[in-house]
Amino acid sequence: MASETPTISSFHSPHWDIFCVVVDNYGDIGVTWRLAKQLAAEYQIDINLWVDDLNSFSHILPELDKSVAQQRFHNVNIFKWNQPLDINYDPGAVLIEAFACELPSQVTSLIGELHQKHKAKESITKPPVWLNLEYLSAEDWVDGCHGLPSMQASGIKKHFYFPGFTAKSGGLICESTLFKLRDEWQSNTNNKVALFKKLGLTGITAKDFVISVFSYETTALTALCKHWIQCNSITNKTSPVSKRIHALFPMGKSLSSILDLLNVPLQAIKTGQQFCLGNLVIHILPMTDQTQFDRLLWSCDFNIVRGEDSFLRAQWAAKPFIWHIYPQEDDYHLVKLQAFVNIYSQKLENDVANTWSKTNFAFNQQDSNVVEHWQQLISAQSTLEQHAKHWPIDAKKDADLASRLVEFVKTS
Ligand code: TRH
Repeated sequence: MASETPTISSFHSPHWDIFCVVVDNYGDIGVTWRLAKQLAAEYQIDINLWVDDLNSFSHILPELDKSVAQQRFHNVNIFKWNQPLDINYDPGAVLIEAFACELPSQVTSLIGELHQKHKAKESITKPPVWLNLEYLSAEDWVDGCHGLPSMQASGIKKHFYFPGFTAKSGGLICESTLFKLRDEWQSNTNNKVALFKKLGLTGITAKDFVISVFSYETTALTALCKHWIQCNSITNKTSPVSKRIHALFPMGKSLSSILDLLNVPLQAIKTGQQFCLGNLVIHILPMTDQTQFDRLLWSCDFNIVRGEDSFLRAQWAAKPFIWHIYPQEDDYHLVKLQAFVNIYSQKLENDVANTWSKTNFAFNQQDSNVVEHWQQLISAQSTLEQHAKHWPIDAKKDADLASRLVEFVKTS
């Protein structure tokens, strides 16, 4: 539920600033862009989103003009963040640094000065509430760390805001109308047929099995594609159903894992191409904006997703999925994967939970047993589908990230 619009009267300007450094890929900008849009749309907050890489951003916001330093979409001001900052920073009510990105020195000095003046009662203007938006994790320690303050050299406190799956965490990004829009979409198959047409996909019939593939490079994907080429049935628990498999690959990293199968160099792959390989049809998709990407996930029978934002959107899609988690040093990502597998599996029957876990670990560990686990997993597709429908309600709990964030700011 969206709560009321925040009133933060003691600040001289009610706008919020979000700073985002694109480390790699699209997740950093993907998460901050979703949040910025939601805060603007549902809380009428004037948002300035500062981004250091408009090129990456333009992949998920095709209307963006990469050569323009200031522009506005979805009621969000998008600023190109150059070093040193060449657009005036005016302190607002809230300052969010995404994923511990280093803020420009002009910004930190300015808010430090504001703090000193306010403390000395030379100014009634408070410095902004300063937050570091962290990465999403289902690990237990998140609850204890969410919201903790850390004193900065300037004397201002910075708070660590941890998204998460529990009531004590910072919550999950989820727009207030998302589930309604998804349900409406999924209740009418014409929607997916129209979307596939719009994306230039041909030859997909209602009986076919459609899988979206947005992963990193992995030999597990190669093994699965080889299996899909040869398999001529998707086995249901009760009966084998003969189905052609369509794998939808948006342009990007997953393609590197199947070049040998396609028998073409990466440079020769173009959006709109189709490769018919035995029982498998591989379709090459353009990247779209986030709304279309969500609809794509809503429209497939199974999604392979990655990183942070597509991982969450696959959950909101209420469809079975595999999560290719962003690799971290010392295999720490496997700890994060296990933490999520534990919570996602709580209400699944033991054997299905076990298979889902094994498939995810095999995919992430490039284990050729992924095919064996996949075969078992797909035989439980209807159970997984039921689970996937209930999961979003359990996961979102009573409040989404934006509403918790707005409350957090009010009490900080
Ligand atoms: O792209 P990702 O792998 O991003 C990241 C970053 O690498 C980051 O550094 C890392 O720390 C983080 O993962 C965990 O995966 P992610 O998070 O799923 O982001 C992809 C975004 O791209 C997401 O917002 C959905 C969007 N997208 C579209 O809007 N249209 C598309 O067609 C596709 C394929 C994706």
